[in-house]
Amino acid sequence: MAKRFETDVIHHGYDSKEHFDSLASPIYQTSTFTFANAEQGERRFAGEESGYIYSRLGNPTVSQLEERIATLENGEAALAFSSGMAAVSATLIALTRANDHILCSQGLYGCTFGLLEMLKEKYYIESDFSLMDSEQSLRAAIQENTACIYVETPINPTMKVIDLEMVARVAKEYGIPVVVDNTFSSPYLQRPIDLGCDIVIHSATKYIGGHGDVIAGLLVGRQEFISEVAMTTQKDIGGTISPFDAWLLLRGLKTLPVRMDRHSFNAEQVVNQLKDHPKIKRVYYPFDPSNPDYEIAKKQMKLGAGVIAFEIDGGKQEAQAFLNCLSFIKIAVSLGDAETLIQHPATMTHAVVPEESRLKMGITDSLIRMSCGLEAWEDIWKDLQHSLDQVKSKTLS
Ligand code: LCS
Repeated sequence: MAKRFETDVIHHGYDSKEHFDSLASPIYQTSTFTFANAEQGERRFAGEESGYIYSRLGNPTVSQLEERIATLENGEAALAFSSGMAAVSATLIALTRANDHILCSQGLYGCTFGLLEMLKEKYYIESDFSLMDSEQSLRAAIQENTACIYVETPINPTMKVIDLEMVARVAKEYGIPVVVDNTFSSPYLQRPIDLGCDIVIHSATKYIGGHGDVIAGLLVGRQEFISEVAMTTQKDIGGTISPFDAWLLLRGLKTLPVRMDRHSFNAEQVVNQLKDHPKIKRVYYPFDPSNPDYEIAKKQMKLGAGVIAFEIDGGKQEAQAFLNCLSFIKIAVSLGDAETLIQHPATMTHAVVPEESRLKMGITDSLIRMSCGLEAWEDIWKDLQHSLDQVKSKTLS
């Protein structure tokens, strides 16, 4: 029986009676599985008998994670990967062939952009970008050879929001699958499959893990597609997750709703303060009522999550000086951890994106991205405020 999200995130797919009454799920830390005899091995390889073979092809701890995330995203099936990029690459390679076209949101994580460039150069898979800010702009960007639409929302790092229901509706008319990178929301705040999209990807390194101690990826979709990826781009390219990392994600998931409520609350408080600071030019946060994307964000997200982007008065020098003056807020890429993390996208997460494309995405030299952690928001704000004051005096001196 399906239960509420907050219950499924803790219990779905695990029955302690099957595991010596162990409250915590066991870790099947094994590379391979033994067969009772040669004939059983033959049957398992032929797919005539279910059962595990080798942990690159499947593992009970990993299966438990896959079953749980599939339910949380309201999808039919899921696969876990060794990184978010392993999930992104396995998906895009499975969906395309030479001379196809991938249509992307105007803004993507830097390494996803890098992957698209490689697919273009080496495998003749074209890609380009659309603002997707209206049905017309989306229709105009779809080509005859568009094999999939790939969307991040909110977009890393600009926090722009794409209307997923609109994209799914238009894509359906053309029979094009929609892939959504749901990393910045998590399934607690946004469920793209419920909005009509086909495939969901996560860098589980972020909110799903939640504690900055694991690199992992997840993919959710229809059973047929998931089985195809499992037997091709996951099995043969091999970006499989380790059982221990799958276990860390299962553990992190249990507190996802509690953490997301707190990340979102902290971010909203900090946004309200930042907006009034004279050294801050602009603040980008989906749940800020003055954000042009606010209505769409409200329609498809439960809360705004923890990431804030803002532009500091000045350029790269001021942005770096500001980061260098912070005290407990850590200068680091990644996001969704208990610790507040801050970074400079132009020289860090999106440094691989050529300047022209970067500026088109809205990533200026003065843009800073911060992942609000779970600390007291008053302390986060104090640290930011103190550092902003320092930058001012440094620039004046
Ligand atoms: N998708 C998004 C939206 C991401 O932000 C990232 C990583 C990935 C996919 C790839 O996931 P990974 O392989 O790292 O698990 N984003 C990072 C970021 O913004 N800072 O550091 C990594």
